[in-house]
Amino acid sequence: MLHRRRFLQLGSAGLSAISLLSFKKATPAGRKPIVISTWDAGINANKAAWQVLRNGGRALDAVEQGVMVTEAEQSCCVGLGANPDRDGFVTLDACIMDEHFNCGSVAALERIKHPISVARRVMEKTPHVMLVGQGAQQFAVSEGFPLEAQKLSDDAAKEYKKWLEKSEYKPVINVERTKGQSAFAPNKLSNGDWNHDTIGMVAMDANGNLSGSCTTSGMGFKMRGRLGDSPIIGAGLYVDNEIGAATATGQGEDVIRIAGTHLVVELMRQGLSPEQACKTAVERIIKIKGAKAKDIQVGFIAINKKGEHGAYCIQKGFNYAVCYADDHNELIDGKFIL
Ligand code: SD4
Repeated sequence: MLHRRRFLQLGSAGLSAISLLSFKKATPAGRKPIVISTWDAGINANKAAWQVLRNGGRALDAVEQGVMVTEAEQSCCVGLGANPDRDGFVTLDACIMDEHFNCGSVAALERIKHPISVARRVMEKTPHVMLVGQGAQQFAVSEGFPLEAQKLSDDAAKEYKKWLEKSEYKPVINVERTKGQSAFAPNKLSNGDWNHDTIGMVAMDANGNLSGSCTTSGMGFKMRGRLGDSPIIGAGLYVDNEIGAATATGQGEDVIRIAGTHLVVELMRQGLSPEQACKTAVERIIKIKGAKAKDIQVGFIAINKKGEHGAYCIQKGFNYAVCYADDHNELIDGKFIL
């Protein structure tokens, strides 16, 4: 244990040298604080979350501020820049959960830039967990969130126009980052990027408390009114501060079917590592789907109370961002089964 005076004398350079040393010595089990999030957009989101965590902030603030970055990135397909539903409306879903089983969620929310923050207000200011549609929007406005213009982003407008040519409703979701495999790519953007409709983030702060967030535009060109897993506690996101936290991405219907993230956390409770727990949940989906599993993607990411992280997905192409130091924010390919 460092003497307080010596500790102060070290200044920030010395401190980061010490923390680097301890990070080097630590096994993957020793990371605290830590934040992980889905897809490559997670790198930028983690940076914002890390600013909160590195200063001793609460995991709840970290996971809100982290995914707000993605919601605001018009180039990314989370938030108001995303593809619309089949009737041309961008409808957003989000949920958040803290270390005390407090949770809040909004679904089918239109014209609000930061659904995650509205979800947090639902959690903190109402006796409810979920608000949907017009009621969610009314609540957001009453809380001072500005009502944005009802306008598609340029990318989304182009994609929608193209989609309208056939209006083919294919509830097949992103096997993202598999450029060239168009059979699996209903959401390819005209700029060549794949559509990551969702960001899920889970974090543990310096006090060892866990929180998570998940925010999405859902499936591009979905039926009006369709909800996926992302706003559903226990499906798209679950946190149990005694055990761990998990979030999901991919075909929401199949995550809901197995109460995916709740399952992952319960498997960790039984002693599985985050990676093993994610793998077992993915295997369950594959078992249920049979031959149809090859047409979908689902990925889970998780951390446990020791600060270990892990992920698994159905098929190649999923990745997640892991950050546990100023100079450690890396993209890791999720292991896959098919
Ligand atoms: C949904 N799980 O609405 C979301 C979609 C997603 O990357 O994760 N897209 O089903």
